[in-house]
Amino acid sequence: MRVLVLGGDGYLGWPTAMSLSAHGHEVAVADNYLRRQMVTESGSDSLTPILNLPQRARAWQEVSGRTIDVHLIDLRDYELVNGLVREFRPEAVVHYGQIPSAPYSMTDRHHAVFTQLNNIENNLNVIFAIVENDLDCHLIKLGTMGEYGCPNIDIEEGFIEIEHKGRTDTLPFPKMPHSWYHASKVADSTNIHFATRVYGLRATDLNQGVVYGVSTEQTVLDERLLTRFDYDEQFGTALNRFCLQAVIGHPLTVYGTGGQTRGFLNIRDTLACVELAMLNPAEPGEMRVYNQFTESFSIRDLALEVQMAGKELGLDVEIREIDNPRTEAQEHYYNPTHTKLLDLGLQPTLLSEDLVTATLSTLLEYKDRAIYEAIAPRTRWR
Ligand code: USQ
Repeated sequence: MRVLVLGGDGYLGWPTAMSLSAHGHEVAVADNYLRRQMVTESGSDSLTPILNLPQRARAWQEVSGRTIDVHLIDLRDYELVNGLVREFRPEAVVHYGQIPSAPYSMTDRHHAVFTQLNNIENNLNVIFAIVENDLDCHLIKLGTMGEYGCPNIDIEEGFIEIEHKGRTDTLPFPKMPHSWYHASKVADSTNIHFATRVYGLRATDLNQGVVYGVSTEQTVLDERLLTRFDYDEQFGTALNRFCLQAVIGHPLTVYGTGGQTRGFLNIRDTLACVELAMLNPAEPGEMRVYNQFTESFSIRDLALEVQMAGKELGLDVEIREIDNPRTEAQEHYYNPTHTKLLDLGLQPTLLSEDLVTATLSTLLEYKDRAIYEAIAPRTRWR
């Protein structure tokens, strides 16, 4: 299949591009290096050394004999997005190309506005480029489990049947986003749903949980194929941060009581889910929604997992509950449905399969690159 990966330089975008290319798909990537810039501006850097996109694509060609077509463009420039879709004629567009950080969006008014303008505008551009060039092209959009928040009822996969005053309807599941960033993804979902109803767009919205891990089948082939690994307070996520903290002797930063529960998945499963979504396209006019995670954990339990795995490697890992910089429920009900990707054949990679130990071992190789000062939370929700 011909597939365009937007955000192809990112933590998930680059490994996805290689994985799809390895599986025989014709792949093009687009990126504007915004993530690299934002992380550098926040005083951090990827723990893993990474090449630029053209260098990565050349290394991939040397290692695999396959090509990945590189386009350095800003998705907020509609002429460029439209031109790329017109010329490459993708059968599927995987859209990862957005600002992914809740804390970044909560910094102040400027960061909230920038996150929403960037994400919502670039998503609209992608929708229109598909609608104007080829309505048969399937949009696979990375959403987030954080769109739903933590309601005190089971979370369904995208839609819920509601009975109200004697009438029933199947409607989008209510959203209570955790941050301005998560709210930008809610807006994207609404806009995509609208485009499916009005223009007949085919779309799959992947409400993904928190991803962890650093290695995929392709990144381990050659150091030049590594993906980025962020651990700073804005762009690092919980389990990845804990793993890095463990290898450099920083206390694990559990925010508040650590009773916050989220869905998690290994980076390898992200790649598998995206390919499953691509091989099973939505029908014209249909918006599919998958809850993309494999296991739920509380932050407290994850910290204990990392502490235990660290012990096996001779690391003395301290867990420290610190004042929660976020406004969020710390002890709450959490039971989202997540069966649709399993029904399509997803074989989950579980945390119990020594994945924390494997991640710690890889991070140990690069621990001297860590910037200690980038770890402590500075962004407060209010
Ligand atoms: N947390 C800690 N200590 C830390 C970092 C985080 O206790 O050092 C806690 C947070 O308070 C929160 C939970 O861990 O309760 C998750 O935080 P996170 O930073 O791992 O994840 P989040 O901000 O929700 O965002 C990340 C990605 C985002 C994606 C989302 C999926 O950055 O792109 O959409 O995970 S989800 O969380 O399911 O919404």
